[in-house]
Amino acid sequence: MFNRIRKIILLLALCMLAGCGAKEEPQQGPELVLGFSQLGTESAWRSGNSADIEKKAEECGIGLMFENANRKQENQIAAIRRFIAYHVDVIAFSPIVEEGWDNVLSEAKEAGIPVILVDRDISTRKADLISCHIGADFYQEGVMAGEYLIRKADALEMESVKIVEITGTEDSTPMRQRQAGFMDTIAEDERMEIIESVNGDFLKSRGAECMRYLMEKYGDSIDAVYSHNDEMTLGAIPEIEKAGAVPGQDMIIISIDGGQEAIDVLKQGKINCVVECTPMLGQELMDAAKKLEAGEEVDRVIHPEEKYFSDEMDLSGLAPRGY
Ligand code: GYE
Repeated sequence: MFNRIRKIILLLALCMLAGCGAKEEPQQGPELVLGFSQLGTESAWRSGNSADIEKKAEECGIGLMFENANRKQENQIAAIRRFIAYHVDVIAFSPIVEEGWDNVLSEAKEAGIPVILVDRDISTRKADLISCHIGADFYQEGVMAGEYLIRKADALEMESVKIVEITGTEDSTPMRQRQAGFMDTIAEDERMEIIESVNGDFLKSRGAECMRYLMEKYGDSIDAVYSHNDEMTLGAIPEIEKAGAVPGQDMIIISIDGGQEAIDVLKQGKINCVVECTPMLGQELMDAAKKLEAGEEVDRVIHPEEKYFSDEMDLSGLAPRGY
């Protein structure tokens, strides 16, 4: 009886979120309802990730309560509390930053609702608050970016490489790990020097602002730009051009994500390397949610396979990226 009432409440809530007309009568509810809090809409990566999760939920017959937090942690916490109040079967969310989740996740645990992290990770001493984390190995992405830069410096026989770094959202996993992987890799090469690291918050507008500032300060003494995502790179490139330098030639440009627009700019020669970070995490999420609902074991960490694209490769046959 409780289960029936719960399903009806969930269906009504799903309808409200999906904007169903009042006259439409819910027929039969989905077996599994997943509450997902997306962190925002800041990039092509993020939009691709949201679209993939919506598509896979539909294909799998999973009821999705999707909430967008507009880049505010407090909105994500409020969304998770609503999911708990609705008694969803599984909660998933993409945490904007790593710290500050223990209280709300303890509430989910007390309610007996398993929680899946999608994309970014959290930092907590209570490992049992989370059932699994589905997302990229951001450290490895930083390593691939660093390794590319070393190969490129070798190919160009450079004696020193002055690097500027445009980082993603402060205290987020991709910002921390992409920086750490890159730094650890270039630390082995004494030609490499990061002359300044600035925060671009994963936004195109901020990427442009950061690059304008860097060009004014260092001009063409910059040898390489390491940008933590495509959006910021796409914002930075016109600023390099406006200052009279040629991106991809006068400066080595390295980006992360691998969305279509950045790949097109790579093909034009204005970006030298794009490390892939796939947003297509929907299927893994639905599979994990189903297993958790059925009381089965899931892997604690699931990393998708990722590669990189660069000016060392023939990219003419590359399939459309889908984001
Ligand atoms: O690289 C960036 C997005 O967390 C991996 O967030 C994600 C990052 C992605 O805004 O474009």
